[in-house]
Order: sequence, then C-alpha cells, then structure tokens
Amino acid sequence: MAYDYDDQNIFAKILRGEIPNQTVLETEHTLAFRDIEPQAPTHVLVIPKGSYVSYDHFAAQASDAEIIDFTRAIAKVCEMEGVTLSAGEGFRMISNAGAHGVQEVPHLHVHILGGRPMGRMVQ
Ligand code: DGP
Repeated sequence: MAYDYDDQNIFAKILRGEIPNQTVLETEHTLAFRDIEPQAPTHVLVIPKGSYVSYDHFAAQASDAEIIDFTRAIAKVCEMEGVTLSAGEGFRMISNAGAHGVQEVPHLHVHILGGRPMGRMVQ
C-alpha cells in the first residue's frame, strides 16, 4: 500500500529548521521537542527524521536502525523527563493516526505525557 506523505506538514518544517522548536533530544534518526500546547507537565513529541505519516507506515518501511533509534529515543526522553517507572511515577505514550485516530499533523509522532495522573482513557 502507498502512503502519501505531505512534506509541507508542520513537523517536516520543524525538521528542515523552518519553524523553531524546543528540542529535548536529537539523535541520528529522531527528534524530540516540547508540544506547543502541553496537556501535562511533561508533554514531549518524538518524531522520526524520515518521512513517515504514521506508525504503520514507519513499521513497514523504516530501516531497523531507524526503528531502534526511535524506540530508544522515546525511552531516553522518559528518562530525561524523570517519568520512567525506575525513577518516577510513570507516563503515557500515544500516537494518533489518520481520521479515526484524530491525527492533526501527518508526520508520525509519539506524545509522551507525564508529571500528573492521566486519568482513564475513555475515548
Ligand atoms: P496529533 O493530534 O496527535 O496530530 O497532535 C499534534 C500535536 O502537535 C498537538 O498536540 C499540538 C502539536 N503542535 C502542532 N503544531 C505545533 C508546532 O508548530 N510546534 C510544536 N512544538 N507542536 C505543535
């Protein structure tokens, strides 16, 4: 199946340096930065540098190196933010995809939320 990536999306512009961001972590294949509308004391977005719309796109087409880098970057951000189970009180990670997932920005991103109890997911 073909995935349609729009290179004019906001996160593509952030990756090209056209829009500023508050970077938390940058690795070879991954960028993590603070959400512009934080929903919790910790609200960081982790994105692959490659042009992937969604998690399913990424899992299907990214290299093993990109996938490992992305996965470890998410955990590293949790560690840096002090929300891991080993050092903190935990976190929530969410990745919205497409219309039913109510994805606003069509570049794969994982939200890391922490610093307060999140409440039950009801919808
Ligand atoms: P989603 O609904 O999962 O696609 O969430 C997109 C998130 O992106 C939302 O929480 C707000 C955030 N966002 C949108 N525009 C910008 C921006 O220009 N900079 C930053 N840092 N975050 C943004």
